[in-house]
Amino acid sequence: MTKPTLISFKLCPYVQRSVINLLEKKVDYEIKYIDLANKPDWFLKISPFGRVPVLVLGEDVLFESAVINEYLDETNLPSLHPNDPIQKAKHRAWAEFASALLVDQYGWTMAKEEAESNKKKEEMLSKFKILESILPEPKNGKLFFAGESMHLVDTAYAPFFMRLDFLKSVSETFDLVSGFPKVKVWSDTLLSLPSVKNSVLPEVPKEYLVFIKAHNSWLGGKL
Ligand SMILES: N[C@@H](CCC(=O)N[C@@H](CS)C(=O)NCC(=O)O)C(=O)O
Repeated sequence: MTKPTLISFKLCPYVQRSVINLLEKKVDYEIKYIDLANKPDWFLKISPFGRVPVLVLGEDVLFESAVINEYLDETNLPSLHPNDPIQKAKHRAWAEFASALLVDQYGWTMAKEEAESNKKKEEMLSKFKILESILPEPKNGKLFFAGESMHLVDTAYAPFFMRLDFLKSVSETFDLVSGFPKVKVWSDTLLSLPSVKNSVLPEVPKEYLVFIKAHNSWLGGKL
């Protein structure tokens, strides 16, 4: 059987979620990088909305990171979902919440005006407040979404926390999780995992900042 091939754009947080899952599951896969500003024809033919990630499985193509990750989870056991259907459903709902955070983060970094950027920042902070209220207590300085072990839902959040961390390397003012102790331990726990560390190319931290600056956003002007 041919290896699954993930089509990626280096800076895409949604692709990164799938890479984390592939690494966690130790799947033998290939990855092809494309430039979203100059999409190749072969890509436009297989990606229904011209978006990454897509996972090519022989003749079949899957799209939408959450769906790709569910497929990887089902076909590479043991599952990273809880067994209980109610808990599993809740994890899926909280993974959706991570996508909302990624949208806020994109708006925060790309907004042209300070007011719009700050509005997105406030939206992220109110989401952190909600997360802080539902997360369990950390144990021995570690925390995953459901406590002591990693689940699929954690992989949905890691790319968001990693981008905050890239920004934090420029200035502590971007350390938005500092006021949320449990969220902070969760973020630190996720960012210390080999599957998360190895889910982006070495140049990505720098290129992420360059990408924001190149968009002439208000926040880009602070970098
Ligand atoms: N809901 C999608 C979102 C994927 C998405 O928005 N990908 C972006 C890159 S991060 C994309 O391909 N955008 C198309 C473009 O920029 O033309 C998923 O989770 O896979």
